[in-house]
Amino acid sequence: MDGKGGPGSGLPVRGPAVIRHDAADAKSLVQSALAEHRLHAYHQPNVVLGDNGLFASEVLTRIHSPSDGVEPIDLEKQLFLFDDAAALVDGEILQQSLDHLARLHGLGMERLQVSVNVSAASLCRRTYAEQLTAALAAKGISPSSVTIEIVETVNVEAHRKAIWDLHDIGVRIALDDFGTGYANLFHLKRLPVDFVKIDRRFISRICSDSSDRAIIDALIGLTKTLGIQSIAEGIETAEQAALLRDMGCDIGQGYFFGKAMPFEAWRDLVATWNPLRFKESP
Ligand code: G
Ligand code: MN
Repeated sequence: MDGKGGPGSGLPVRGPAVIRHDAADAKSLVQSALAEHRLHAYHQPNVVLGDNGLFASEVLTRIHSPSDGVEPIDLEKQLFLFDDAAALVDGEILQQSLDHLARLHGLGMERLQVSVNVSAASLCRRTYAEQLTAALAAKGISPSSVTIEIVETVNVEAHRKAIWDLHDIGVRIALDDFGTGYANLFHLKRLPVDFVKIDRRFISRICSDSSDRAIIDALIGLTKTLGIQSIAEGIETAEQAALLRDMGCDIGQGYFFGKAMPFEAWRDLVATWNPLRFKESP
């Protein structure tokens, strides 16, 4: 299910991947990956915790190595730190994501949604909302099928106008890695937030640490009051999924439901999704 390059695939895995020098390095890395079609939109399932139905995928960027048979690398977090590189990645991955969604809708999976990360660099450029509107129209996709995730490195206060512009074209807004970066409780009131994604660092010890559990509980309660849906990231076990469901968390994402995978594997998984697979054992 992990598709090419997933752990367990038998492909060689590199050590931790880093951009070694600076912004110029990051940009040339992205430019050569683009020119060689090595930048790929991978999909990680987002699942409704109440019934284990498939809701959406979060698109994650993976860079394939020039040599075949090497684990694709995940530099997403680092690329977002370099404006030029991040804007190039955003544009390409947005196009691929919408292309993939249009193909899945065309195969009869009309209710499936997609969630795409956006960097501060793209929000700054202001043309992102126009680019998104044009791309949605070209693919015949309703804006309400698409969520834009504001990543934790975005200073949401400085980009309030750009975030409202996205809301105005009809896409949904998610605050990513909630609780770790710039996004805080204040923004839940001041921004048009549809989803809060609870950072996986809060989820990992939820079954053993009562403080983490109390934080999650309060956050879920707050989002419910505000009419915002909660998404728990980094769910790795059935116990975590069941606990979060019982706490009222709406949607789950993490290795328990599936790792990020290439489009072909995602398409096959969507076509054969079986909610009963995740049923707890009695
Ligand atoms: O911080 P954030 O959750 O946005 O990071 C996304 C990255 O986390 C992805 O690149 C993905 O590979 C990884 N990831 C996704 N699900 C899990 C999970 O269940 N456990 C861990 N440890 N990492 C995950
Ligand atoms: Mn994200």
